[in-house]
Amino acid sequence: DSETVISAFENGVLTLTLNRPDKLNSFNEEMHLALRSGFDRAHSDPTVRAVLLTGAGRGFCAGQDLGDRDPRKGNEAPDLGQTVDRLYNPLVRSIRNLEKPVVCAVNGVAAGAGANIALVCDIVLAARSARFIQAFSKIGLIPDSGGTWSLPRILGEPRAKALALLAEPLDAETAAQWGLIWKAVPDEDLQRESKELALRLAAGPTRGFGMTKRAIQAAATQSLDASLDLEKDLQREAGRSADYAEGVTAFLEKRKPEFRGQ
Ligand code: T3D
Repeated sequence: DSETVISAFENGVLTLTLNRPDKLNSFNEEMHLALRSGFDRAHSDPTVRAVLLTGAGRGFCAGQDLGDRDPRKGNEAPDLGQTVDRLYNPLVRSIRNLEKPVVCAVNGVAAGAGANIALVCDIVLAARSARFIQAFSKIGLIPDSGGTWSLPRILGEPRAKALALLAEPLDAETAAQWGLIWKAVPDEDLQRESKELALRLAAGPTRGFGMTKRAIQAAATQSLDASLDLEKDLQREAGRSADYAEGVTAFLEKRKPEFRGQ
């Protein structure tokens, strides 16, 4: 059996490639656990300074593997609350809580949980031919993996509801125009551009990036006063980092900084 997630490490970038191309990289249990263990490594290994998530073949990820949910094969309805709780939610939390940048290169269709997992990453690039589909309503489900939280926040309720209820594909350029992703790039440029971006981030001030991510995410659920307080605390910590000292020194010496992620 081939690996369901291909993991590669180079110059601080951990690349995780979803690898069930015959099923458009839809999630089975094995792929869930492999992806989770990739992100676990990103959390615990200090040499990992950025993650690049992408898919093998013509799709990014088609969400849950519906072959594993065939109602004709069992008498009882599956407890989807349990699988969401045990598999999808920990993955979303792991990506959000990772204090390192996560770049997502959406190489093709991103449907269901596949779309919302892409959207929870920090910087999302998509091939122009890629499409985002809130496919859930087509099978009677609701958007999960944070979709009901992120879509209205980013797009407002009217667009969030239309995408969720109609399950129509949203093309990559419109997704970029709507602010749902960072940018759409020509198909042939996607892997190179996303790799360059991940390498650039991996050579950056990792601790500062992590705290930036934390502060921006915290803002979604707190007041301006709380954000100002958090900025004060995190800036204090950033100001004590070796990368800050290096950044200022490099500026004064008119050279490029050499950040070590410390
Ligand atoms: O269950 C729980 O634990 C709860 C959590 C749920 C999270 C979810 O993600 S629910 C939503 C599940 N996903 C979907 O409903 C999407 C289903 N797929 C599609 O609608 C379409 O495949 C796409 C729009 C994504 C792409 O369409 P297209 O025409 O480009 O490709 P295709 O021909 O439909 O698919 C290609 C192959 O991949 C095909 O296999 P075949 O016929 O060549 O052997 C197709 O069956 C397979 N495939 C695509 N998506 C899935 C899948 N197989 C299993 N599960 C899939 N989700």
